[in-house]
Amino acid sequence: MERSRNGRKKESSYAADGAGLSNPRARQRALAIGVVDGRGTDEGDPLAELKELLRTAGVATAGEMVQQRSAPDPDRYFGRGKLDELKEAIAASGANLIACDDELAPRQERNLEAALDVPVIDRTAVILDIFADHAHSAEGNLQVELAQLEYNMARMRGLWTHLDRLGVGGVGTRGPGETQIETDRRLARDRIAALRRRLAQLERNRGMMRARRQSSSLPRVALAGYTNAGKSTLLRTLTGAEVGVGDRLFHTLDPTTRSVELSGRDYLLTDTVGFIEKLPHQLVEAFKATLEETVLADLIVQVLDAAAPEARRLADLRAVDAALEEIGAGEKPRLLVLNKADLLDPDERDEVLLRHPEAVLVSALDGEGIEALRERIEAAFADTLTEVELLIPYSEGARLHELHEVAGDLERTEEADGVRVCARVPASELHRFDDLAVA
Ligand SMILES: Nc1nc2c(ncn2[C@@H]2O[C@H](COP(=O)(O)OP(=O)(O)OP(=O)(O)O)[C@@H](O)[C@H]2O)c(=O)[nH]1
Ligand SMILES: [Mg+2]
Repeated sequence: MERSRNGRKKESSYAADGAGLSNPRARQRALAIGVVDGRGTDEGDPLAELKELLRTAGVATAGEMVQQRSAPDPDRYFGRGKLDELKEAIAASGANLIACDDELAPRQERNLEAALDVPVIDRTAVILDIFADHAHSAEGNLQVELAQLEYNMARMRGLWTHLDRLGVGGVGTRGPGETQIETDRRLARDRIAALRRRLAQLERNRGMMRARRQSSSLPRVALAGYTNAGKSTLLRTLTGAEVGVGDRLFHTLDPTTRSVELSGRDYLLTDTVGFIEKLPHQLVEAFKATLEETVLADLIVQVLDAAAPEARRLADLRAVDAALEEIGAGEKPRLLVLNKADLLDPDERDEVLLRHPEAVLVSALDGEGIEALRERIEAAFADTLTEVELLIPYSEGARLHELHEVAGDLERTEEADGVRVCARVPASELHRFDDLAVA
């Protein structure tokens, strides 16, 4: 399959540059469906995100249908009456595909396909498809393949359970279908194991690179946020790095780290994969190594698209909170950046600043607020420094040098058994000096 290499292009709209045509799902017209429980009625268009995902995957949206119910039907997702309505909507809109806003159980998917006579895909399949199309590094490709296999494995397991419950097979009487499925599962398991090994190898290499960066003791800042919020654009503006930017979801899959100088001190700034609501767990699992860059940062700069409608912004904040929590970075110090200020009128500026008084309003595109952001990053980093008092024996002069690298200027007094120093050390480096602490 030809992969789009938009990471190297300066600007590209997925639909406009023709990349959509190389996508196997191009020319498909989907009818988007979703279930909402009555509580969320003021949340704007409940299918907005799915439609944006479809657009990014090169699929046109031919129509949409939402059912209000407390939870999706376990067998068919929609209720029976609504299914008849859906059938009519498919005919009327000329849709040739159903795209569901939730991950479907294999049984729901099968029953829907049987009832509607068109292929049914779920949200996870759409996201996996986008990731497959946007991955261009060796690691990215392996991560996506792993996520896809795990998604498919879950489906095969579902089928197997289904047959099992029908009484096909059973102890000592293995039916032909089941045998095939078990063979497929074994092949899939072997491949999953091989992918995990190769990813672990790549992760070791990355770990070595990271260790080299760590030994340079530069403070690390990670950009995090909803996909398309402008993280890569901000990295570009802050560091001058040529990174890919695109008006589509999940443009960035591979982490990029660049150094940035803020009043004399160098920082490492990392841009990585964006988040989304209900991020498929297979992807979180497969992209663990990539997301690690965020987990290891001293500070997370959370980028929010301030020009998105309010409901969207709130959903984005929730999605990012949930994703950071899931990867174990929920407790990291965070600095909120409201991006795309250039798109706001004065009233809208007042409104977002009122809602997020602690945030910095910037435009990564025209540079507004970037100086203020640099200052806030410095200040936030200063907050993560911990004051320590250490006694360094004269025999360990190298440790003094090491400390000087992470802490900058030191307050020192020569004593009989060593040098007593007061230093402000980044929290992440504290453990390196535990043994020297003065009780
Ligand atoms: N008007 C305006 N557009 C912006 C700004 N920052 C980013 N954009 C646009 O928003 C789109 C997404 O920007 P990216 O920097 O690729 O966003 P991202 O957060 O890296 O997105 P993913 O990598 O897909 O997660 C692009 O079309 C950018 O040109 C801004 O400050 N103002
Ligand atoms: Mg990006």
